[in-house]
Amino acid sequence: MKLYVTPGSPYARMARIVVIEKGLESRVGIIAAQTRRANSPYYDINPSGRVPYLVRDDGVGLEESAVICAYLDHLDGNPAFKLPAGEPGWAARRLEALARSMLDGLAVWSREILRPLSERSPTVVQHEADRSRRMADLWESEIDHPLMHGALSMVQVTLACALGLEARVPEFRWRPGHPKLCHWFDRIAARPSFAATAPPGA
Ligand SMILES: N[C@@H](CCC(=O)N[C@@H](CS)C(=O)NCC(=O)O)C(=O)O
Repeated sequence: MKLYVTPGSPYARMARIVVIEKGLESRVGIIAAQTRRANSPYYDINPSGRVPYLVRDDGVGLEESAVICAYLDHLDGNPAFKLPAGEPGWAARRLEALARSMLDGLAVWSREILRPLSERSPTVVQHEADRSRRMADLWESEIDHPLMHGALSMVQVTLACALGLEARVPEFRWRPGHPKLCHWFDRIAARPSFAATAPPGA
C-alpha cells in the first residue's frame, strides 16, 4: 500500500502514527506528496490534492485521516482503536470531536501563516489564536478523563497531533497555565510512533 503524506500535516501524522503503532511499516510505503502547487502530478493520484491518502493493495484510494486510520487498524482483524460500545463509546466520540475541532482550527491557522504577508488575514489568525486558547483551557480539565490515560486511542492521537502543531505555529503557545496538559503531552510525545513522525521544527 502507499500512504501519501506531507511531513508537516497533522492529519497525515495521525495515519503515520497508526502505521507504526500497528507494525505496518513493511506493508505501507510512505510517499511525500506535492500539495498546494499548481499542476502537481499528485493530482493525478488524488484529485482532491489532500493528504493523507492511502492507495490500497487493490488500487482503491482512501481519503480522510479517520477513514484511513480505521482501515489500517482493521487490517489484522484485531483493531486496537475501535470505539467501545455504549456510553464509553459516546464519551470517546465526544472527546474525539473536541480534539478534532481544536486540530481543524490549528490547521487553518498554520495554513494562514504560510501565505505571503500580503495575502494573510489578521482576522483569521486572531480568530484561530483565540479558539486555540479556549480549547487549551478546556483540555486542561478534560485531560483528567480516564479515556485520556488508558490504552492509546484515536482521541489521544488526535489531541497529541493538535498540540504538536506548536512546532509549526510559533504563536500557538498552549503550555503556560496548562501543567496537566504539558505533562500528558510530553509523555505521549515520547512514544516512538510520535517521535518518528514529529513535524519539521519540533
Ligand atoms: N479532513 C481531512 C483534512 C486533510 C487536510 O486538510 N490535509 C491538508 C494538509 S494538513 C492538505 O492536504 N492540504 C492540501 C490542500 O488543501 O490542497 C483529513 O482528516 O484527512
